[in-house]
Amino acid sequence: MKRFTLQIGIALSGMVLLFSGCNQGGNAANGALSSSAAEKVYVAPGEQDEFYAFLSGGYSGNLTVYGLPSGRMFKEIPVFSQFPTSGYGYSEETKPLLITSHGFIPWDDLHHPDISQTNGELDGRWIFVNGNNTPRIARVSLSTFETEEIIEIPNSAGNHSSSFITENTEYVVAGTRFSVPVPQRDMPINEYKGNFKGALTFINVDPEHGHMDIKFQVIMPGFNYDLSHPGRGKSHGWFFFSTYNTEEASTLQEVNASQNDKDFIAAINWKKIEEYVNNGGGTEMPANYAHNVYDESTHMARSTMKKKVLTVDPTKVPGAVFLLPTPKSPHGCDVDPSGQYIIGAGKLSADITVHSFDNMLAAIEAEKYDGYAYGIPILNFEEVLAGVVKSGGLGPLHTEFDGKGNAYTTFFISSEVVKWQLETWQVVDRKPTFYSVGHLMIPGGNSRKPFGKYVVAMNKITKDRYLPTGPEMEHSAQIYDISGEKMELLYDFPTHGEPHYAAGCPADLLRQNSKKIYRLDENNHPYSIKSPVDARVEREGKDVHIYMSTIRSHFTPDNIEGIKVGDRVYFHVTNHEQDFDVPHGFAAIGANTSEILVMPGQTKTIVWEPKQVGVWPFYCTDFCSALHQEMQGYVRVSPTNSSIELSWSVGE
Ligand code: RUQ
Ligand code: CUA
Repeated sequence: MKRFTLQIGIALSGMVLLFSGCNQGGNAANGALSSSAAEKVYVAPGEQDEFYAFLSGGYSGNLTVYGLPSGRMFKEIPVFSQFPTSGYGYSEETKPLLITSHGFIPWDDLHHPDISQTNGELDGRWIFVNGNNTPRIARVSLSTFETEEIIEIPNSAGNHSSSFITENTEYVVAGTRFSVPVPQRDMPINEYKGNFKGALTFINVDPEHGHMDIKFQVIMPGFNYDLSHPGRGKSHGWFFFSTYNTEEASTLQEVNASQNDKDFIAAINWKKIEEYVNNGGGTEMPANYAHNVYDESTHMARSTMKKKVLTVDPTKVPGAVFLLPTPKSPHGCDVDPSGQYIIGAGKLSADITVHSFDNMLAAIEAEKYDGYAYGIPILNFEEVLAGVVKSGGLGPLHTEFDGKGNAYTTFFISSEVVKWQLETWQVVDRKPTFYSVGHLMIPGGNSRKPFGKYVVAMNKITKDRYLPTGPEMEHSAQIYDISGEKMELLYDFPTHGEPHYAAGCPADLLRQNSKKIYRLDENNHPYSIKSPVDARVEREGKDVHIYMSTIRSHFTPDNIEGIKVGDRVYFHVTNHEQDFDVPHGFAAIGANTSEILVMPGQTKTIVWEPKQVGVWPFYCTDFCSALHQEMQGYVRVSPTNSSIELSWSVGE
C-alpha cells in the first residue's frame, strides 16, 4: 500500500502545482486568450472544419464526432449502448447488434478508435472500436456513421489492447487486459500464476465489405496486455503489445504488480503465425461468441453464435513471439510512422523507453536472450534499446507523431504534453494540460502519414475549466497548434463520456463518401413498402404488423382500429422522403422502448404492447416541417375478447 499512497501523493502535489501555477494567468501567457489563437479555431458560420475527430466515449459506450479545429461536436454514434436519440439498440433492426454469449448487453466501455488503412495511410472506409467490458470489436461505417458489425471476443476479458489495425486493414487486433482461465472453468483464483492465460486475437477484415472473422488467437502467458500498435513500413507484419503484471499477481495488484523493474513489450510476428495457421497449424477450441452484422440492404442486423476458435501456442511457432523488457509497467505502446521505433511508456516512470526494430531483428538473429518466459525468448534490454527520453515529466502514457520527426507524449501525473525528437531523444518543448491528460491524438497519428497540424489532448480531470455542473464535469479536451517549433494551446472543449483514444482524418477523406439518403429502390427490408399506397395492417394471431409510410407531414395509416390488449403491434415505419437530412420519428404512448428515428429511404420497427383499453396516440418526434405537429395518429385498443375488425385509414 505504501507505494500506492506515494504515487497518489506525487499526483496530488503535481496537481496542486498546476492549480497554483497555471491558472488563467498562465493561460494568457500561452496565448490561448489572444486573438491569434481565437482565429485559429474560429470556423465562421457556414464554413466547415478541416478535420474530423472521432473521440471514444469511454463509459458512454459510444463514439463522438467532432470537427477540428473548432471543437464542435457533430454527432454521437451509438455502438455498444442503446441510444434513444436514434432508437439504436431499441429498434427491432438494431437489437441483434448488442447480442453476446451473455445475452443482450446494452452497454460497454469504448476506448480506442482506429480508422482503416491502405498502404499505411488512412483510407476513410471504416472505423474500428473496442468494447472493454464484455469483449467486443465493432466496425462503424464512415459513409453512414452507423455501427455495422460487432464481434465478440472469446477467451478475453477487459478487451483493452484493442482495436488497432494493420496497415492494409488485414487485421483488427484485440488483446486481453485481464488474463483468465482458458478455457474458462471453475478454479481457485490464487492458482492464477501459470494457469491463467492472455489471448491476443487477430481478426481478419474482408477487404471489400469489412466483415470481421477471428483468424486466430495467440494464447500468451497470464500477463495483463494493456495497449498495442501495429508495425508499419519496415516492421509491417509485426504487432507490439505492452504488458504489466508480469508478476502474475492475483491480489493487491497496485502493489504486487509493480514488483518487477521491467515488464515487457510482446512482439508478435503475425505474418509468421498467419503462415503457420494457413498451413494447418493451431488448435481448434470450442468457444461460444456472437457475431452480429447489419445488412444495409435489408436495414437489419442478424446475430449468429460462433462455436469454434483457432488458438496458437506461441512456443510452437519458432521465431514468431519475443519479449522486449520495458521499464515500469508500460501503458502506451506506440510505433513511429517509419515503423522503426517502438515506444514504451512506463507509467510509473519519468523516462520514455524507445526500442529499435532493427536492433530487435539483430538481437533475434544473434539470439541475445536474457532467458525465457514460459518458453518465449526475452531479448536483452540493452540490445534492443534505441534510446531513452529523459523527459523531466512524470507518468508517461501515450505517444503520437507529427510525421516531421517529432513525437508527443502525454504525462498523466505531471499533466503535460512533451514534444521530443526521434533519434536525438531530446525534449524540445512541453506544455501543460488541464488536467491529468490520458491519450492524445494527431489526425493520422497512427499511420505512416500523420497530418501534423494539431494535437488534441484528452484530459481525465476538468475541475475549474468550465462553469460547474454539479459533482460531475464533462472531461475536457484541448487542442494545440503543432505546426510551429513550439506547441500553442488554442482551445478547450468539453467531451462526452470519457474519451480515451481518438482518431482523426482530413474532412475531405470522408465528405465525398458521406451517405445522404437510403435509396427506396434499394430498400429490401421485408416489411418496407415502396409507396404510401401499399400501407396496410396485417394480423397474425397476437402479432399485428403495420406497414406504415411517413412523408411530410403524414403517417399512412394514421388511424388504426381493431387492436386488442395483449397484442404485439409492430410498427414498420418506412420514410418515403428522398431528401438529405429529413428524418421522421415515431413514438407511441406507453411503449416499453425508445422512439425510432427513420432516415430517408429507411425502414425501422418499433414494438408496442398495449396494456390498456383506450384510444392512444402516436406522433413524429423530429420537427420535420411546418406541419410537424400535425404528424400524428391514433390506435384504438379494445379488450382482449373484443370482436372489432382490423381497419385503418389511408387518408388523402
Ligand atoms: S487507456 S489513458 Cu483506455 Cu487507452 Cu490510456
Ligand atoms: Cu415527421 Cu415530424
